[in-house]
Amino acid sequence: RTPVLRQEYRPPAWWVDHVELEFDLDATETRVTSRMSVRRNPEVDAEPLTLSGAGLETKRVEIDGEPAKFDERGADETLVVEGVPERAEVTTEVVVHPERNTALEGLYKSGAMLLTQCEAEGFRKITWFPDRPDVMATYRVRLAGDRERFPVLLSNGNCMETGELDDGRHFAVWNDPFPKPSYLFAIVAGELSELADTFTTRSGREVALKFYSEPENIGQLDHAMESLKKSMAWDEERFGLEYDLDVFHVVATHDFNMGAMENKSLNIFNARYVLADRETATDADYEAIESVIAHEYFHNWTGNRVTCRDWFQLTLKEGLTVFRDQEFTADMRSPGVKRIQDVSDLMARQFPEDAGPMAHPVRPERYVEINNFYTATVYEKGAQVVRMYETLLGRDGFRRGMDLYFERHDGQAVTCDDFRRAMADANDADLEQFERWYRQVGTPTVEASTRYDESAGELVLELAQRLPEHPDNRNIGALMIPVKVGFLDTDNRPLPVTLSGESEAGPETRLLVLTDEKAEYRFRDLPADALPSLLRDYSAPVKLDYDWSSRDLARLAGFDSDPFSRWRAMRRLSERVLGDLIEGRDEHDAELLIEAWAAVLDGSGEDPALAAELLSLPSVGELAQDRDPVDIEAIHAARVELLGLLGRRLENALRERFDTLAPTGEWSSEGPDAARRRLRNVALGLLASGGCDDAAEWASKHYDGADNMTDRLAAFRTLVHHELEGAQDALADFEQRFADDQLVMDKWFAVQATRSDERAVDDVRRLMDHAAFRLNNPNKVRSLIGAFAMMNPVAFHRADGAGYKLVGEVLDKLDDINPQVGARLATSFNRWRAYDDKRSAMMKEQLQKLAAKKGLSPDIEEIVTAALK
Ligand code: DPP
Ligand code: ZN
Repeated sequence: RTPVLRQEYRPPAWWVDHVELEFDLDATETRVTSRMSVRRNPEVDAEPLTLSGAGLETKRVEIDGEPAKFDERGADETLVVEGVPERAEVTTEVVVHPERNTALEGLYKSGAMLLTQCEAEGFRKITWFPDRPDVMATYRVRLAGDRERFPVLLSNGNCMETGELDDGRHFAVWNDPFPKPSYLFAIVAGELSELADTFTTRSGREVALKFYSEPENIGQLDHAMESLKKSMAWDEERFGLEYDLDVFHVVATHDFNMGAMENKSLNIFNARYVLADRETATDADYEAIESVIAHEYFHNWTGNRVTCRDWFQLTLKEGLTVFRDQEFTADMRSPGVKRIQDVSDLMARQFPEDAGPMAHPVRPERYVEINNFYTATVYEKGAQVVRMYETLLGRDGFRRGMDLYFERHDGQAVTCDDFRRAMADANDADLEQFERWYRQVGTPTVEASTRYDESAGELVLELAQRLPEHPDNRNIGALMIPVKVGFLDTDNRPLPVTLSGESEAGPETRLLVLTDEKAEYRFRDLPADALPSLLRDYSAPVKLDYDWSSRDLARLAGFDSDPFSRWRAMRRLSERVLGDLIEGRDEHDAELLIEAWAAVLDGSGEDPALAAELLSLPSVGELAQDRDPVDIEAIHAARVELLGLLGRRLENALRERFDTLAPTGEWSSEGPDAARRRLRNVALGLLASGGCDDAAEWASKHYDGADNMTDRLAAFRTLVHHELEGAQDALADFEQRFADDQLVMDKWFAVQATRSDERAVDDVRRLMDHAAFRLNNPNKVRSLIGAFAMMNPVAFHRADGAGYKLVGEVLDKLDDINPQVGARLATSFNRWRAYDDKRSAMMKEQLQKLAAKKGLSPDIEEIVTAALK
């Protein structure tokens, strides 16, 4: 298939100013009539009106009420309408089949509800349209359907009219006054319960907030509602951005490809990012809900009011909106812990993507299937790129840039370059070089070294940057890299960082901006043995290469003022020890690590959540990242050995923590209460790893006595993953207790799918036949098969290839059911070349089988082709 290229963007030949849509709703057959007010774009060469559509049964096409000549081209899924005058009303009528739609794009059925998903190119599965984000229209939508089956009828904007029709049918008319791209269109119809509240914006507009779910989940919407109100207030406070309509809807569904969707005033959410109560949701779920609610709400400005000109610009809205939701969570919770989690997530998910066959810039240059580019690179690395503007320009400067961006572009479909220009112009800054961040592929490296210049009495820091080998990196040149640095004295206290030639003592954290391939920075008044703390706050999305001694890492882990830097130092120290164990070296620094962990445990009363982050080891998957060939068994064994050692040597301290951290007072999903639970559950896991005698008893007691899902799930996981006595009982109890709760059953599946044991392959196969499992439900696929393939390397890479075979079979089926979800899963074979010959050949075989499949979806084909190349 030929890819679409960023450089080939052309403005549309036709604009659509307004659309009138009529839906005659029915699960088996829905009729959609569209009346588009079209207008020729005088700025481009004339061409006939060309509309996109996929899987539509066309009944009628008219120009200004008269039957039109049209040409439906099946292969490229377009409808060419001849003879359209400069301005006209073009009408089409089509039939679609929601019930048959298992790909969950366009109009589909979930439970008893009909709903839509249009981003990126789902609108064309509903009606003929120039389905591209730079065509922005106002929409008026009339929904009609059976009153009993579809008592609730929703679309974007405001409800203008409702009424009764014959035969027990009714209708509703919705009007969205804001021009929007088709990907933000949505409808929902079904029997839904409603939770209502209001929010008054700072200019005094009262907004009706309405959350909808299936009736049995209505009691689980409160947290999401609170999160929305917090988000609305925060966006006013931090960015001066107010909500712009009288109503804001959120609908929860169990069948959804993504996390959630920011359709104008009608956000549709995967139920897992809405529904929560103490019994069924963990503290992490609560936090994720708060952050996804915020993310989708923030899109109202960054995405909807100002949207993307084309899909190559996806990071314009996603990177920026992720950055905004990260800042929101940092403000609501702990900034240090949030920063660690975001960077750790980037390293775990985005680094491998950046090093793999699908590596792409945050603004991709080409794609076959745009759905494959909703990636950690576009989202998470994109957010780091946005964060660098703030690091370079300061918080006020960033705000000025945002203000100018909205002043210039409200109501437009724009590009990443427009965003960068707004940032530059508002601050009188030169950000030309910064553009390279949008073109470079892979994770850049910054090499650092220090030396002491005796004669000058200066400490010298040298920084050099390099990009990974990649054809697309050839003409990039040096990036603009903000590097925050600090120094510690021998008592581990911060030192002022003063550049040579400066008269006044500098700050404790200093921002250096590396713009050349190499640079040298000279600092005065620093002792020769000052300990450098580099890339504090992870000030740029790069790999830092600096040769700290293990002892210095332990010092940074214990005492640096920057929480991220503490976490990274601990991570490096544990990676070093694990590396020695993996290679079978007898000499290693485990003692230093044990000491460092002991110190963290000892001081953990102050910030238990930060302590929990520090007391973790990299996963098998992360340890495999930079190895070639990968020896999964050796990595796993080293990890088990080190965890065992830590658990045994720290046993007393861990027991003591488990006891003293027992909750006191009111339950809350956040704050000190949640932080205590976190560390306590880390302690329990380590005690089990240490093989401590009564771990089984403790875990069972913790499981039985839990009054919330965080503790219950942590105890459950400990029992199952360590195969402790009581594990079988817990499996049965959990299953029975939560049999009716789809989301909790996802957890039950995921815990079994991620047990680091070769037999997990057989468990997963058996669980696929479980009554609660459905291959046509994305959450189920992700929690059982996805978790297995992505988060259980030990079982996935089982030596006999049973793991590969299982995933290969599932992919073959998913390709027919839901290619978008299948394509994600297919990336689990991306690193097939990095394994021993036998495994490598078996993985390749699965890829080749898929590649040879007749009618393979473009989604999976793109992934598989890249992997085999
Ligand atoms: N709904 C997805 C998100 O918010 C895609 N826009 O990121
Ligand atoms: Zn988003």
